[in-house]
Amino acid sequence: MAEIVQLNVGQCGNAIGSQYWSKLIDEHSLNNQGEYIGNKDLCLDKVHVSFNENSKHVYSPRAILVDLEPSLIDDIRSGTYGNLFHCDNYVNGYTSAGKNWARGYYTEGREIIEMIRDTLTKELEKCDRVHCLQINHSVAGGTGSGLTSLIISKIVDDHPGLMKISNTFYPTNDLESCPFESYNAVLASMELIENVEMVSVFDNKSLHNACGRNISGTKHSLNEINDLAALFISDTNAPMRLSGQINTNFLKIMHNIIPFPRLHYMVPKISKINLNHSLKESPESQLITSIFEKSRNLCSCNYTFSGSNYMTAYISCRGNLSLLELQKEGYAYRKKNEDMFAYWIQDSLHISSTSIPSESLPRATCMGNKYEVYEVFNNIGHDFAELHQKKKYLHHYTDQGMDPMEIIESESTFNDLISEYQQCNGCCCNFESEGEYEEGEFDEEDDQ
Ligand SMILES: Nc1nc2c(ncn2[C@@H]2O[C@H](COP(=O)(O)OP(=O)(O)O)[C@@H](O)[C@H]2O)c(=O)[nH]1
Ligand SMILES: [Mg+2]
Repeated sequence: MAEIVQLNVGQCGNAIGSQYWSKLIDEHSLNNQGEYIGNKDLCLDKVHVSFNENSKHVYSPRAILVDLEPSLIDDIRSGTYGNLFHCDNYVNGYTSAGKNWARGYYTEGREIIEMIRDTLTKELEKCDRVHCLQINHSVAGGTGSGLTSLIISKIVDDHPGLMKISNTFYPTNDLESCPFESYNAVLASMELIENVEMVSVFDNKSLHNACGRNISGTKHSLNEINDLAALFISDTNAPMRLSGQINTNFLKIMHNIIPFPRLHYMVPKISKINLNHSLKESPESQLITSIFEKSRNLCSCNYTFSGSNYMTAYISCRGNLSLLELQKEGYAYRKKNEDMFAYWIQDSLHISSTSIPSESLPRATCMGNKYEVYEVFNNIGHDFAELHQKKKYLHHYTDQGMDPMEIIESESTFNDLISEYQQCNGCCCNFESEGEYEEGEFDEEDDQ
């Protein structure tokens, strides 16, 4: 069994992670003691992808919950599903990262990093054939950014072959609760660029929009957007943990949708349409059309490129749907909207479908490998440069023992990523003919 281990870091990461697990517990027909209470054994077929099972057939999430402060971890521990997580998999400190990457990476994070390494190693050792580590975190604060960077840097040494994918929440500057979030985001992006294989880029502004709400910051609206993000995460990995018409995994998906290794940032999209039965179009057609609508984006980018926007996309559908029909509709959509897609990848859409539980509404999630994701980074890079030029708030970082050169290097690596996206758009032929990106050349083989 190819297991997925999940790591939630910081307030945002754990809030999203706990909603994700409540969905999985439900989908796999488990009760809040971890016992199977369903009658369709199909729900158990691949349950070990996400859950450990003990000798009494009690299932426990394959997840590690990490925070520098205890409050949310304590809430989860005493909440409905608190008993399900292995008690050793709650790892917290008793301080705060103060919205500062350097506290998460250099000072406070170092206090608990050995505990995290041990816990992760033990969890990985329980796996038969680990598939990947899935990380949920925000890079706007201090823990999800700095401590995650520290954890990734240790994983690279401790578990060199481990594939890492992340669901990463980036700041948007009209939401800010902290004026130096762009520092945290840029610093945290170093490990994400170099050592994480695939990143889904979220932001709260788009999640609120997708829920049809203004950003109000109320608890209610946070629950709603967390629920949407959790739905995205669970739907994208549904084909791996539930029996279905297709046998896929993140490695196959990445082979197909990441043509250049550094351009591994996905625009998440979700479509939960209420099917319009009066339309002639089939549910499959309605889903495929709607998932490409701009309003489905879960991160803020407005297409301003002159060329095509999508390099590739992976679409995971749920409900009673025909995979063949979905693939046909995908092909037809691409043909009809050729301008939206990079001409140099013919087979750019990869579609899967999962019908369990069968009563679930038809819906689609998409990881779009789109040039426009560069706009998220461009906005952050701009905010960063404004602060950095005036050396504003820099002392918060240097006070934690950080060398100012590190900040300069991070800015440069971040700007390189932005340039790579800009250059790649519309001029890929030039890149290929100049021999760049040789290592990441697109693998034509369709693994599905
Ligand atoms: N979507 C979502 N965002 C959150 C949540 N909690 C905090 N955030 C956002 O995440 C960013 C970082 O905050 P936080 O996660 O508290 O920082 P950390 O604990 O130091 O990693 C801020 O911009 C918050 O607005 C949450 O439950 N859901
Ligand atoms: Mg925190």
